[in-house]
Amino acid sequence: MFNIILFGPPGSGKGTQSEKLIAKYGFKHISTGDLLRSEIAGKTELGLKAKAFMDEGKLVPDEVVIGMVDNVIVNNPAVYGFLFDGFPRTKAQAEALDALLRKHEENINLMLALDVPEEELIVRMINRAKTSGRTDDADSEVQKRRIGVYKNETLAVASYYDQFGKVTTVNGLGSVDDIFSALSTEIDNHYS
Ligand code: B4P
Repeated sequence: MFNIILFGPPGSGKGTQSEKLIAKYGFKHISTGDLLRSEIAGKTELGLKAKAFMDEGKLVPDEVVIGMVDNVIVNNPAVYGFLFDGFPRTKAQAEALDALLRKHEENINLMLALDVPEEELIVRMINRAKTSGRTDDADSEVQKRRIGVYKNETLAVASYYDQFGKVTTVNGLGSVDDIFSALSTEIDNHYS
């Protein structure tokens, strides 16, 4: 398997690029944001718990998210590879993911980190709010909190994988197609 993490701040385009990478390479997509939103839509107990955190721009507790990811890995033993989108978001999640993959004699091959300036992230979230219906996009205080959470809790994930030499940074500013092309080049360089 070839397993990738698509990393970046909120609104950096992880979901947008994941869709295209999956169509091209056939990864199994694991977006914790999408999984949580589908739990919320289904009004499950997990979803109700997660909603309170997400609406405030906070991270959902690690154990909830890790359990969800474990389910998807266990139920997809024969895929080309996993594309983790928006996960891990804390160092504890990164360590848990490594342990989950080790159980299946797998590991993370590459982390692609999207680099986008903060002002652009805010513009994108404001625009997404017009169509997404996402309550966490609509409020400027929540947007700022999410960027703060990224800096305080999530950036450590990049340092964690960097110690193993697994991180490649890609410019996330520009057209969706140009960024996709840069990401594809990195995947092709690492998987040959
Ligand atoms: P996510 O669902 O992961 O979403 P995101 O980080 O906000 O956005 P993404 O980077 O995917 O951006 P997108 O492609 O949509 O997280 C939501 C919440 O879920 C978190 O705040 C947290 O509460 C919770 N959560 C999720 N995972 C968790 C975890 N592991 N642990 C704990 N909590 C977790 O792009 C944004 C916008 O930009 C779109 O409108 C898009 O059209 C536009 N765009 C994309 N590329 C562009 C480009 N090149 N130019 C201009 N616009 C572009």
